[in-house]
Amino acid sequence: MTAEASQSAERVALARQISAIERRASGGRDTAAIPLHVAAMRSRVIGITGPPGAGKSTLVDALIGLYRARGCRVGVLAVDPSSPVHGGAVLGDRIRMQRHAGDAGVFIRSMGSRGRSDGLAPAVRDATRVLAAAGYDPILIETVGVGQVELGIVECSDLRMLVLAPAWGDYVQAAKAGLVDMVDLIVVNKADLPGADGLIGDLRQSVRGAQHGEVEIVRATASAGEQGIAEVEPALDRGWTRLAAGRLEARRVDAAAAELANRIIALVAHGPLEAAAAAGTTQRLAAAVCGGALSASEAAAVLYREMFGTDP
Ligand SMILES: Nc1nc2c(ncn2[C@@H]2O[C@H](COP(=O)(O)OP(=O)(O)O)[C@@H](O)[C@H]2O)c(=O)[nH]1
Ligand SMILES: [Mg+2]
Repeated sequence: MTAEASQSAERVALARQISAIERRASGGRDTAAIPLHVAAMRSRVIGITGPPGAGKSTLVDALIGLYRARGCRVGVLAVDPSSPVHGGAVLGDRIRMQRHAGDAGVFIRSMGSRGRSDGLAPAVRDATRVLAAAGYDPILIETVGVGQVELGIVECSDLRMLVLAPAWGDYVQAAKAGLVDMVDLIVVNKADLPGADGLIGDLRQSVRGAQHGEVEIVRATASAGEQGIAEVEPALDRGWTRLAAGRLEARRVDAAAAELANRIIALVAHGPLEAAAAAGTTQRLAAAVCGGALSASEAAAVLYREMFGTDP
């Protein structure tokens, strides 16, 4: 096989593996046992979140260019928790990154919820592991918004970036309500538009109250390509250096612990809890609560014993 042919075979295999991971996450029984290569994570994983339209995909496109110039093979997962896999927003992401579509050193994949959003974060993690095992480093994860599921996905990354743009004042409020504690870097994109300076001023105020006090705020004009992200590049490097010197290992272990808890909750929800509902037990106990025969906590304890054969 030529080098080119083996590379394209590898890409097909990667795409298949990620599809299988998605099917399993959405409850498919056909692929219960996907042999996942188990290895220590050696790739840098960068999470990019923010409101729709802030310019995340455009920024990712510029970042791909930057890391390609450094000789890195870049993996990209464009995740939209609210959309089925081939929905509009995700399609937009692909178009934004079209410049790199033919580059064998870039692997871009969209992931959506296919129904069950609770399986998405674990699926993204597994997809990240698959890309890392194939030698992609860094891996960029773009996700839309700042809801519960999206934050779960942000937690899948090592270095966390929030992208905002002028006129996204509501998200600045969200940022004040704790989001800044979750990210390492805030990129104020569309710096070519009026309002960027005001937004940066607001953000500096909120960041002053952040717990770890290490949130950098930089400006960007992602639509100008690599030249437009001149401030982002060194900030990313600094963020990575800070992380690698201290919190990286602990952060990865914390993320894996959260992942295990989520996987257990999903196993219970789609296993014993579904079985209890199917058997009518949940319904019967719920009626007893409504009728005043049991308190809700007593009913929950009964249900727990039915499910696990032991006291809670
Ligand atoms: N003026 C301006 N427009 C931008 C900039 N970056 C992205 N855009 C535009 O903003 C729109 C949304 O960009 P996109 O990357 O899809 O945003 P996403 O939804 O956050 O991924 C597109 O029309 C981009 O061309 C920028 O720096 N300046
Ligand atoms: Mg996008």
